[in-house]
Amino acid sequence: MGKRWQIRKVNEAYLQRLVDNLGLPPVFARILLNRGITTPESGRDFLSPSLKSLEGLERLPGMAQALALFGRALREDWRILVFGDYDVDGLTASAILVRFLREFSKNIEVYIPSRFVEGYGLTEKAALQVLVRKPHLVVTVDCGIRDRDGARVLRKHGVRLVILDHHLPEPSSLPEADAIVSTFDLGTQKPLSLLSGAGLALVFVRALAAFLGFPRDPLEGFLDLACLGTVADVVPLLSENRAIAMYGLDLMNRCPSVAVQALLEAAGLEGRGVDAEAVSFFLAPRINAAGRIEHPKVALELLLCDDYGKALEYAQCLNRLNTKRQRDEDRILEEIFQDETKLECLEDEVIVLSGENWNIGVLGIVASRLSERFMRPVFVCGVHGDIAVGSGRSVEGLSLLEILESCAPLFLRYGGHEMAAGLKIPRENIPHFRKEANRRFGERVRSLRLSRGLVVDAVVGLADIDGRFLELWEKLKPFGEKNPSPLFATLNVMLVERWAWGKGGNHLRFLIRQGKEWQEAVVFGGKERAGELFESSLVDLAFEVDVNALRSPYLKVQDWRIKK
Ligand SMILES: [Mn+2]
Repeated sequence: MGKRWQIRKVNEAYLQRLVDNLGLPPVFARILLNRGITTPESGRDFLSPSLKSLEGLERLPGMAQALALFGRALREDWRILVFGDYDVDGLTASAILVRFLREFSKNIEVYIPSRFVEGYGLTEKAALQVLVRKPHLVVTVDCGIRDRDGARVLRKHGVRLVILDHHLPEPSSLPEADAIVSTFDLGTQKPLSLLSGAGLALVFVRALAAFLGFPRDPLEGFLDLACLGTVADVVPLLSENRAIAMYGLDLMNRCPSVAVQALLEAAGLEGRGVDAEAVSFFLAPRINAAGRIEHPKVALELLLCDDYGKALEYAQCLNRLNTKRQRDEDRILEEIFQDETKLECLEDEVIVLSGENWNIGVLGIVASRLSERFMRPVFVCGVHGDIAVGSGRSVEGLSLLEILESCAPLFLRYGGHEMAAGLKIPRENIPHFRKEANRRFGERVRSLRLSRGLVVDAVVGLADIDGRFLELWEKLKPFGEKNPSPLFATLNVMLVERWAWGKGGNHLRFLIRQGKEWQEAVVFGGKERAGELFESSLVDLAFEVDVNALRSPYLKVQDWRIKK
């Protein structure tokens, strides 16, 4: 495929220290170093994560005030309203809080805004809807830290407000609230924890349980929900998040909640073990589908449900919505690839696309598909009347906010993170945005793209992939954000046999040999891009390791260099 391969360089002294202290083979010491783990202590924590890493988080800013207010609210039987978000993280965060609070009170309500009506967060519009329910106390989860307008509306009507949010605060303009529980230092914006919204909700209910003298630690019961939010929100799977993901997956496999079980059954995957990949590819998209297509409440109902029959109905409904979501997505992609003016946009360095009546619920997914494929920042806008709503996804090394800020006068609104952002723009400004973004950032995107090689963790021989290797490889899981499945390279491999398999012969499978070692290698989706492998006999391979149902290893090939 011709990408540059870069073997990551590591500090030899650190490498030796990990090898000596942890008794690790150098390949695995390298992998740890590549994930920022440099000391034997942090290496030990990484290889056997402990829920102890959650300790101390109950001292996050705002926690004490929030606990005191909740103590009073429960004592005096206030009506409490949990205000969440329509994505997996926001929904699981809401479910954790609602489930826990209902142990103490019948006066617990929950409100999830619709992407299509109120939009994300505690907007003014949403706050007015909330007021109709006459709560005494509102707690936002996974949103709220930038919602000054909504907060003002609530406070003006005498409603108490607690904000539990893991998004970046703007220190100069915090919303007015009784307590703001944040994963950042509110003065300096310094991150104090990597928690997702659901992770923060988990930490909060634990602290609340202790504060109220509740006899049980609620941790165990909520780890699965927290894990769903953590993995789906693509927060780094390191330190406390690694513990949540690992123990949450363990709980899902040991005694799955009715929600998880129903989702698996509805998807035809019952009996299948759940790993981080299964969460990202099967569970999360179904939970998200509700908010992308209709209203998120079905998904919330599922997460709050304890009756398997009902849960299965909700899950089947989510399945249908997910199919619809896929169709909407495919329709937009088809439109893009069949329209000449849109194809022209795909040649830009900063890709800006728009189309009539595209479902705004799926624009983000379409943008990320295209951004992965073209290795460029992508904005996809759905035009509805005179206004377009857009979603952007970036590539490593360029912040979307930087692009958006530089074109700020063209937008009605914009916001988000480095890698994912949203915008609202008058339709007639879209061509200007396309031009400006390319004029200012085109060159930078191009050089980023051309300099990007494939970063390989370590070079190994096929003979190295033995039982001990696989044991250690298992210990690196769960793989995900900032802890990817390690990428290995192996040199001079003979391709002995080859065949196509899967739907439409889309994947390629090889029997490979290196010296006396034989192994199986697979190129997923290789039909289009890997034809040249059918003609060659000697190659270098860049690959991830995986194991099949019989626990024997195979190579998931990511890239290759043809030798002969
Ligand atoms: Mn979140």
